[in-house]
Amino acid sequence: MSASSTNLVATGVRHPTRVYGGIMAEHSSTTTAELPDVRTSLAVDAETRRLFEERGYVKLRQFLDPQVLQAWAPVISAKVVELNTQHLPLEQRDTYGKAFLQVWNMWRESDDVARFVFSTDLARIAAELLGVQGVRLYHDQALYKEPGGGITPWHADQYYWPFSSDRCVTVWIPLQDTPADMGPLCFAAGSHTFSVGRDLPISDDSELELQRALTAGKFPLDDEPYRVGDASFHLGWTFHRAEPNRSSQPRKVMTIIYVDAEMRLTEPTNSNQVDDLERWMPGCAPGDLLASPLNPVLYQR
Ligand SMILES: O=C(O)CCC(=O)C(=O)O
Repeated sequence: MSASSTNLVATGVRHPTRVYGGIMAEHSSTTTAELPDVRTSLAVDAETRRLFEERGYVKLRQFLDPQVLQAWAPVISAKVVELNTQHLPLEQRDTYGKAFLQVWNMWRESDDVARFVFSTDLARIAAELLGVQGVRLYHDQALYKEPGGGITPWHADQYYWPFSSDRCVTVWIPLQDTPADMGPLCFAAGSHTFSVGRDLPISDDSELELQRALTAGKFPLDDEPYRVGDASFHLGWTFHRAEPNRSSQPRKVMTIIYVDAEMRLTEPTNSNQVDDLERWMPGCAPGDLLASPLNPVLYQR
């Protein structure tokens, strides 16, 4: 399906302005001051923390206010359309390119998005799950799987990150209900302790090799759909993937990656880690605290 497809209307659209890659950006009548804070009173209990350590992820149900997320969706979508640099039609992209439109560190481009990304409650939950005193922002990332968008191949995020420990976590927040046909995030439960495939960048090869290895390892798969108001948190070494978006709606997802506030950097072990070091932690070197100006502490107990 090409970028010019016209049957693609994002939910909650009020005043469409332009269409790109299946995402319709819209003017929102919600002004900055009216945009609600992303809050939750959820506190991570011992059982949730145990499950997180056992499985390497948790899907938390209905702990965010769906109406709040629906108010944010057009604001984030408009920024994705503005900042997106993927201009090829889907059929001309490689597997990774077909997986989603990917826009990073939007907090730096929009004071509104910064309010979303700096949510103290989301950062607090990240710290509680990791069992650390505080967390810093690594970076944010919108992942919009267009209608007709392809699979997200099996991978583990920490392949890309030169970190001294596994205390890093991504919150994956769908901005609409995400049933099976939209490509909800799927986890291999317990795979954060599996060392096979940790050297694989996201690609056709990682999909094939990890599918084989994770099946042989008998890791249970969790591809349960998400309702708006649900979100998952996964560790950097947890293997995950997603099915294509077979629906006619964009799968709009916002993610925030947190690291232990005490995280130090290690010598990069691949060229992607060299790139990440320069890009997300400018001025930092192996051995340093991960504390560049781009990595503010978002929560401290
Ligand atoms: O949204 C997706 O399809 C993939 C998400 C992902 O890989 C991540 O959040 O680490």
